[in-house]
Amino acid sequence: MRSFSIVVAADLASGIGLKGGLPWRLRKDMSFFAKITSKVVPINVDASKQDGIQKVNACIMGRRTWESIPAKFRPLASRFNVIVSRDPHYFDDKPEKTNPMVALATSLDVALDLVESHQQSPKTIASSDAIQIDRIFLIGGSQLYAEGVQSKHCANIFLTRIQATVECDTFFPEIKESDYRLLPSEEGHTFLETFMQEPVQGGVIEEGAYKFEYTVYNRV
Ligand code: FOL
Repeated sequence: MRSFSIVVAADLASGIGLKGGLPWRLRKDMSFFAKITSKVVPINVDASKQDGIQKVNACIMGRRTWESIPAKFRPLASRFNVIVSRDPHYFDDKPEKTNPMVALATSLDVALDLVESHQQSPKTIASSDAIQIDRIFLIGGSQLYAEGVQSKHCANIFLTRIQATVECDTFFPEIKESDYRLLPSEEGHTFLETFMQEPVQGGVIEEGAYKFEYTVYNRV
């Protein structure tokens, strides 16, 4: 089984959500989220398109997180979207039912199995087109994060730490020191730039009333 990464923004109390949405609006962090989840970093040369097979990353998310994404940004562009819901009929009356870049899974394990099958062998999205999954990201929410952090296959947590305590009603689970190591600021920044193969803003970032930093936890 291949590994996945968690991407999340949390405040100092690990708050991540409020009333079905994000408790803050951080344009820079949102563009970091879009970049890290979208960017395909092939091991070889130009392999984002090798053999006519387009490589894309997968974003696995819970049903409530899916519903929290503004309709105009849904499904997340240039990414394979996997929605986890216990209801196997969730998409039945929705347009996503027939979208080849959207899939439904009844559990996190089923979602991971599905995505891994498209890593091993490409998925046909149109008669003459195929995609292959590169990286796998778990993008929330609290229920799936709680399950995800427990998994041996979660290799990294990319946590945007907001230097404030904001009103929240959903939270990121405890990150145990015995399971993950918080990389020191400088080391985390180097890891991120290597992971993304491009410059990333380091240190404390200011946006409006907020200060935040991109942090990295790696599984021990
Ligand atoms: N991780 C981080 N670092 N920040 C977040 O805000 C975040 N949010 C989620 C999961 N991980 C995160 C879940 N919530 C969109 C909206 C909500 C959301 C995730 C994504 C969204 O609309 N994304 C668009 C970007 C739109 C824009 O540029 O404003 C996308 O294309 O990714």
